[in-house]
Amino acid sequence: MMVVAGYAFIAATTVFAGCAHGVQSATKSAGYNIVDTLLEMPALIPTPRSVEIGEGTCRLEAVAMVSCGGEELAPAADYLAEHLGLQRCDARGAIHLAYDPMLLEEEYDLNISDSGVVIVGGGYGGVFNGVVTLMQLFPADVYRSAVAYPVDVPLCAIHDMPRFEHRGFMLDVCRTWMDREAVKDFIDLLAYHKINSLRLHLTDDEAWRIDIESHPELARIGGFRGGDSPIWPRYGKWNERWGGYYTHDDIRDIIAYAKVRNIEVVPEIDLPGHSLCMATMHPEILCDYTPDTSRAFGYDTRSAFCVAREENYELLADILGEVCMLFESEYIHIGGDEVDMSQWRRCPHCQALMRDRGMSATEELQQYFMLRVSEIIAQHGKKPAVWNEAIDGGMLADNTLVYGWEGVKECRDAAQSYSTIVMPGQYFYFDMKQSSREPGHDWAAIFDWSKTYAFTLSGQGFDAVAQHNVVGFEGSFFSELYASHNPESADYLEYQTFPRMLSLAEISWVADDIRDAEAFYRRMVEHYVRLDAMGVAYRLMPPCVKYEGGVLRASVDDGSDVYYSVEGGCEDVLYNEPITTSTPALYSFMSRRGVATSPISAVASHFKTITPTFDITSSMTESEKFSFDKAESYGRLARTVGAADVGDWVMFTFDAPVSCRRMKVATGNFQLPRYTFENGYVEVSYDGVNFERVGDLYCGMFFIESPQQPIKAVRITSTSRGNGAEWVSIQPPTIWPKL
Ligand code: TNX
Repeated sequence: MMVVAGYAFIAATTVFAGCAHGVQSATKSAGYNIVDTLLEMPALIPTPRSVEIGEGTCRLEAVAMVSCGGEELAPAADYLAEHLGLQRCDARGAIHLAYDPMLLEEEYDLNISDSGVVIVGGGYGGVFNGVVTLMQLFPADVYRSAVAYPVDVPLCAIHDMPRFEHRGFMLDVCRTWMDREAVKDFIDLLAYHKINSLRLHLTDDEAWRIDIESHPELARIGGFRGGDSPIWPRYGKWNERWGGYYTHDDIRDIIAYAKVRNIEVVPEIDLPGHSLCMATMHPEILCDYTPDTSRAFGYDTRSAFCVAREENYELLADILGEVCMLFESEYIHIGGDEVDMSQWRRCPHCQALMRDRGMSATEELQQYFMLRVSEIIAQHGKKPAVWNEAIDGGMLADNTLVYGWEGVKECRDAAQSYSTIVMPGQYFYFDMKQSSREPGHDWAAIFDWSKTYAFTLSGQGFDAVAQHNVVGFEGSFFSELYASHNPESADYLEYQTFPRMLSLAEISWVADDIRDAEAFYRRMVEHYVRLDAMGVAYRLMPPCVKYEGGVLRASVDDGSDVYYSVEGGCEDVLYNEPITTSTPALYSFMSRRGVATSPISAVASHFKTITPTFDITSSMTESEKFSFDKAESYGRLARTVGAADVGDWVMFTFDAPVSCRRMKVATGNFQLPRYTFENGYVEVSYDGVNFERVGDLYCGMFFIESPQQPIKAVRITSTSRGNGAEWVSIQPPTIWPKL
């Protein structure tokens, strides 16, 4: 048996489907030959409208060249040549790109015939789409720019165009900082799948990520949190000052990089809520009343711009002026989500504004604010895009683009009156968990690629008007949880977004009535060889595990290798034959392929937990609404009143000492390391009197592994002051019984 330690992997050795067949050579010209072997068509994602397969293949030699008709297409030709490892030429090459004015902007024809490879498109986007398809007809090494020639591509005629003009993805670079190179790497992955819009969520409560040269403090201070920064740490990890921001040069570089790849970069400045970071640097933007900051050690947690303060619009004119100047996109996303309107209700000036303008609902203040901001960007020739709540309580400018996220109904409602991007969380938020025991949020849903794939407008009750107004779909990655999953590597981002991205790419491209999940899964698996070559740490489906007659059997259908571990041992072992055992609960299985991994599967008892009765006591005051008994009943979270100071503690005391194989104790929200003890240590007592220190908190939590004696009590003590919020959440302990 092969033993692989930790997360080291065996190399992927899969061969690109179809290319292993023998081919015979025929006449040779300009670097390619036509041969008469019929190549099976490789899986294409997203599926083209029409594919006609010819008889034979085109053999491309290393001397083949890439040419284009017109300077404007040079970036696409360079991009293709670089991936194929071929030279560019001015004369007509074996692979030629050109415009065809008869086609729509993103429509293309790809012809591989006895006169070579020709891609024509209505516009740059069409030609680029053809380039992406051609790359999928090549061996997967094309994604490593390491194609070995000769290469045989099938003779074919592909005619194709997308269903939607908007096939988007949103990256939250606030909660977790992703630098310019990380963003460009991700842009590559989007481009390989014909996603054509990348929205950068540039500002939020936790960070300000775009340099504003007229107000340099915004990014240069607001881009960093923790340590000596006035921006408090969030999500439990950042003891040091941590973060970053994009300079104007970075932004221009990202835009240019994306543009070559047919991707428009849309900025989001999230207003008027989600502005805590901005308010930390500019408290004058807030409403005019004195908040009670005692619970957060003097930290003001208000996050909304005051609507009535005229100077706020001057500040926003400066900020948005620079944003509009930098970005080439038609729309500027100005936010509008999750505003805490209680701040406006307490503000005398907001209340006076409501009276003066005859407003009856507080939502109308948001309308007013969004219209004022829309006017600012209109002066720069830009149109507003907003989250769906911004349309509550009135009408926005006609040319507003609405991003529907809260649910399908909100998307349908928006699409009655506005151009709408459909992205309800339960299908399109790739920060959600893919199954219950994996990392991720779960507030919208727990879902994998198949749920996104099954999403149709017709099936979700969009009527003809609404369907007409849908301009596209968008996936998203909010990054609260990435911060505690080694954000220096793209692994967590890629695991959450692939293969769900493949479903997004597919349903944004093909009509509602083209759905066959089984067939799509097979094509996805074929596509994995390309993801392997791209180096994407995608998520595999968990292995199927069965225990019958004392024998454990694991299987996969995606070419991955299955590994298992025996609890208590730290090594993963390659599974290559059924395992005979009388203690199945000790085993857990997972699969790997390249850098891709699956979640763990195991027989149910592996996950079983117990709920012995216990008491919570604390040096801190118990919240009335979220009292300690909420956690004591293992039902919900409990809360304290106020954040923790150094020396504050929370203790779990069991009625009877608990014998277990593992116990997790945690402050902070489920899944989300926020409202934690930022730093602290854990002590265990076996007699309820003497305590011994067993370790430090990580992201607010700690796992007590294989305790030698039954545990009577566990105490968590804070070693830091505050957590950027007004309380600490306390979770019930999770206890895994002895087997
Ligand atoms: C909701 S999406 C939010 C975000 C969170 C996200 C986490 C939206 C408009 N608001 O602030 O990051 O949920 O899934």
